[in-house]
Amino acid sequence: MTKKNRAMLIGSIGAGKSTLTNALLERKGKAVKTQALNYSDWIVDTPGEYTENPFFYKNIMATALEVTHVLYLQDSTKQKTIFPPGFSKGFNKLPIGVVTKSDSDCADIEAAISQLRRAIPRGPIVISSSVSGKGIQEIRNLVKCNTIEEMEEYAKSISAEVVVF
Ligand SMILES: Nc1nc2c(ncn2[C@@H]2O[C@H](COP(=O)(O)OP(=O)(O)OP(=O)(O)O)[C@@H](O)[C@H]2O)c(=O)[nH]1
Ligand SMILES: [Mg+2]
Repeated sequence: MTKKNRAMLIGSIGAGKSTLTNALLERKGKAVKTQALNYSDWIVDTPGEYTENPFFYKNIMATALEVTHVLYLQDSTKQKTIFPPGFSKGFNKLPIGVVTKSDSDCADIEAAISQLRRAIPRGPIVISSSVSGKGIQEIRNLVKCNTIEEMEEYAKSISAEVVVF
C-alpha cells in the first residue's frame, strides 16, 4: 500500500464499516460496535452515528482532512440511504462508493448503486462483500490511485460486476 494514501470509512450504523476494515487489513475477528474514531494502519473507521446525525458532520469533515480518500458505504440489504444528494462534493477528497453485503440473500445491488450514484456524482462504486471477499482487493487498489482519472482508468479495467464508474 502506498504509504501516504489513507481512507476514511463512512456510512450508516451497521453498514459494515468495521467488518470491511478488518477485511481490508486482513484482520481476523468479529467487529464490535464502533464508539469513536478508530485509526488503524491506512484506515480511519468511524461510528455510524457520525454519518447518520448531521450534528456530527463537523467531525467527519475535520477527519477527512487527514485522508486522501473517503469511502461511502451503502448497505445493499437496506432500503434507505443516509447520504444526501451530492454529499461527496462537500469533501475535497477522492470518493469511492462501496456497496456492502453483496453476498446476502436480501441484497439489492442495483438499488444500492443508484443510491450511491446520487451521493457521488462522479467516482468508482465497488460491489463488495467482507464475507466472500468480493471487491476487497479492488478497494485496496483504488486507494492506491492518486487522481479521479487514475481511479476511472482502473475501474474500466475491472468487470462491471465488481466496479462501476
Ligand atoms: N452478510 C454480510 N454481513 C456483513 C457484511 N459486513 C458486515 N456484515 C454484518 O453487518 C453487521 C454490522 O457490521 P459492522 O461492521 O459492525 O458495521 P459498522 O458499519 O461498523 O457499524 P457501526 O460501528 O455501528 O457504525 C454485523 O453483524 C456484520 O457481521 C458482509 O459483507 N456480508
Ligand atoms: Mg463499526
